[in-house]
Amino acid sequence: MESEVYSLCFMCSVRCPIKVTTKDDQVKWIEGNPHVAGMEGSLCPRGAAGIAFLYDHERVQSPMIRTGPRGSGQWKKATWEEALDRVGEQLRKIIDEHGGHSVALGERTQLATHVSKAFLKAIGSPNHFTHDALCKGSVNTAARSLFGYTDAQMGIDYKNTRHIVLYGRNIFEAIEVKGVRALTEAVEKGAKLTCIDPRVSITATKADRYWMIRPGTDLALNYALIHLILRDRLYDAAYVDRWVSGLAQLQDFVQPYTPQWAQQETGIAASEIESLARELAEDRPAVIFHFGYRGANHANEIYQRRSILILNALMGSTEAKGGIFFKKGPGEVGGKPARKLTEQTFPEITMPRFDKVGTPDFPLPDPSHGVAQMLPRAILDDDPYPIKALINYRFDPIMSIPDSAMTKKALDKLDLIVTIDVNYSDIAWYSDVILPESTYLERTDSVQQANGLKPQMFLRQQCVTPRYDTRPGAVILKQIAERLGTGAYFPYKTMEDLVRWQLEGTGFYLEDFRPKGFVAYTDKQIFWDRETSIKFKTPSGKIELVSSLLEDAGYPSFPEYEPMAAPPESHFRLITGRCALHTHVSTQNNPYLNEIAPENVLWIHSNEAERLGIKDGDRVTISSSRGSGEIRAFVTDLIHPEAVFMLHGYGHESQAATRSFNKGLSDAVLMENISDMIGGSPALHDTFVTVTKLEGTATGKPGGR
Ligand SMILES: Nc1nc2c(c(=O)[nH]1)N[C@H]1C(S)=C(S)[C@@H](COP(=O)(O)OP(=O)(O)OC[C@H]3O[C@@H](n4cnc5c(=O)[nH]c(N)nc54)[C@H](O)[C@@H]3O)O[C@H]1N2
Ligand SMILES: Nc1nc2c(c(=O)[nH]1)N[C@H]1C(S)=C(S)[C@@H](COP(=O)(O)OP(=O)(O)OC[C@H]3O[C@@H](n4cnc5c(=O)[nH]c(N)nc54)[C@H](O)[C@@H]3O)O[C@H]1N2
Ligand code: SF4
Ligand SMILES: [Mo]
Repeated sequence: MESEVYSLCFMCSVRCPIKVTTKDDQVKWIEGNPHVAGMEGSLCPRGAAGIAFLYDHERVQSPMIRTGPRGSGQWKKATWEEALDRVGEQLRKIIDEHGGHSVALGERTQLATHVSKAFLKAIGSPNHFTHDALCKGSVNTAARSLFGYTDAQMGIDYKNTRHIVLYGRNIFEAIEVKGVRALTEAVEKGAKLTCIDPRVSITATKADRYWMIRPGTDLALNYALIHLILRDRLYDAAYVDRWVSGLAQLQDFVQPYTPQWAQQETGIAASEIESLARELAEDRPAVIFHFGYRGANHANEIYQRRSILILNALMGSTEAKGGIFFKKGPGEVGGKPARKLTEQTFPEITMPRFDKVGTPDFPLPDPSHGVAQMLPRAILDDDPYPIKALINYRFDPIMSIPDSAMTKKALDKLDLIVTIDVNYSDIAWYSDVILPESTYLERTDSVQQANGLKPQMFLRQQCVTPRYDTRPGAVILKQIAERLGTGAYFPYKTMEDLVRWQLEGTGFYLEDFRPKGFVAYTDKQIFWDRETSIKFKTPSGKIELVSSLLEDAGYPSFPEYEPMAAPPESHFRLITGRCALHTHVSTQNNPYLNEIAPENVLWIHSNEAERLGIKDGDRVTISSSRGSGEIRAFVTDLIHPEAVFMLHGYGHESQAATRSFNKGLSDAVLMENISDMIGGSPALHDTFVTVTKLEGTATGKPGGR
């Protein structure tokens, strides 16, 4: 008999609500949850490929213990008892000899993050870190510097917007189903779309206005926009008077940054910049300057992100319909959030973090995420102390931290590498023990507290029994904790027990999620009153243009603009991004997605290609100071001549994933590990490369773009 289970997709982190049709313990069909406004049955291509993922025999089928050198692919299949005992024993020994802080755990923020945080707290380690800094560390810090909220506590009201400005935010390829649908609806109703990108992305092709900006100069553009908006009083004066502090200082600061000046730096005509400022002023406050995610990723990213958020503030679009809003929690309507294991009392931790976040060396990044890309250096230099063991939980440091060669050198120094993964990822392949997690279709997960205009809770509910010998991650961590004597912090046996524990005191029960997959604390959208009661969490209760967060830490709010260096002679700036068919480094081996997009290519401008004797489809060598590799050239006019572009996530080294093995090239091999040392993001676009034609190879057409 067919049945329907409401759950959450996990082909990427967006976690779209889904309806899964099952029959005889098999998944027959997946679609967007029709009960959730904005989904209406939709899924993206990756979500639709979830079935192929479930049945893929190339994922990790049972615990594995390494028998040969790291990365050699020599494994022994193990039972759970054997693998967990091995991990428990080795961790015990490391903790006894070097202290709990010598164990680090890195993960992609997820529903079980409270479990892994509790796992480390229980053994006295401060070294939990997430992917967040790699993705948007400087966005997070910029948002806190202005509003007192993290970017994750902010949302975007696409549906009601009149004009959205996207700084490299490639929303129609780097997808979030609800956001894409809501923006499409707004555009159909006449909303304008301005897209700024050194490369003509799919999003650029849908825009009303597209600017091929000189890479890395968005900050100059924004200073000119702010200059104009203040000079011509195009801002929302009532809102700014009530909620913004530091306007006079901003006005003095942007004085020299005229549109004519910005034209020199960005390549965008001053008159065009003026028209944009005027158009936006007409549509405010229902305008959005999109503050995420990738785009111009440089060592000064914090100031670029602040400039975007400042533009929102000046237009009064914060907490406006069609603008950006602060997410409301259940407390707004007298409700209680789901409990987290981290609420318990743990032993006090006095050691600093491995990345020194929260110390005077690195004061501002968010300590609840840390800064992942600091890990290789910390291990190699034993600074601030030796790290001996690393647990990777849905995170691949080899492909996701720039400079894979340095990362591997650091991994080589560790006594223990354990990976909890669903796939034979590159990090799983390089580990000592692999503990396979059940896929999202095979497990119930921790409760998703979905704050927003309407606070809700969602639940990932198990749809079918695990195909292979796998377990949920939260159960795996509990079972390791039991072997370390810290099992008491994990008061559950099954995921359903954990969910029941989390729901205690909320007034909701596990069974309440069965009919639709979610529960709501209210059915009305909550906006705060724009005149009286926006609750900014800065010390002053206002939007702090002159930021106490930055200045108390010794950083200026408005440093002078430093021109973006052009690439040295015969070099290009390497820029990267995503496509609609893959999630980061996770899906390249998926049977469906691999068939459609098996390989990445290098976008290079036609004039530059001609100068280098490169034709479309030629194989080329691309080299940086950190590494080099081979890839096919995609010769095009659709990219700025200073840049070359490749998709992130290809070039896998794991031989067990045969479809993605050695297909295309990994950007992490080429990138230097440089950071914005104020905001915390890696400067992913600060690496220069050379490109040369590989002689004696046939020109051909790859399947990907
Ligand atoms: N299909 C799919 N969707 C995803 C993801 C995925 O992996 N796959 N991942 C999700 C995650 S975690 C994230 S962070 C988001 C990322 O969402 P986006 O940031 O929208 O995604 P990217 O594809 O990385 O887009 C970066 C764009 O910035 C452009 N760019 C490079 N340099 C500059 C510059 O100097 N200025 C400007 N203005 N643009 C520049 C690049 O050409 C590229 O088009 O996507 C989310 N959605
Ligand atoms: N060089 C370079 N580095 C980057 C970026 C870039 O563009 N270029 N982008 C950055 C960005 S925006 C982000 S968000 C990060 C993402 O960085 P990561 O989190 O490392 O990337 P993902 O591909 O999301 O997932 C990593 C691992 O999770 C595994 N996985 C997938 N589903 C599950 C599951 O259900 N359970 C478990 N246990 N494992 C699972 C996958 O098999 C994969 O090995 O990378 C950042 N790093
Ligand atoms: S955006 Fe696509 S892959 Fe990501 S959760 Fe939604 S449907 Fe799944
Ligand atoms: Mo990301």
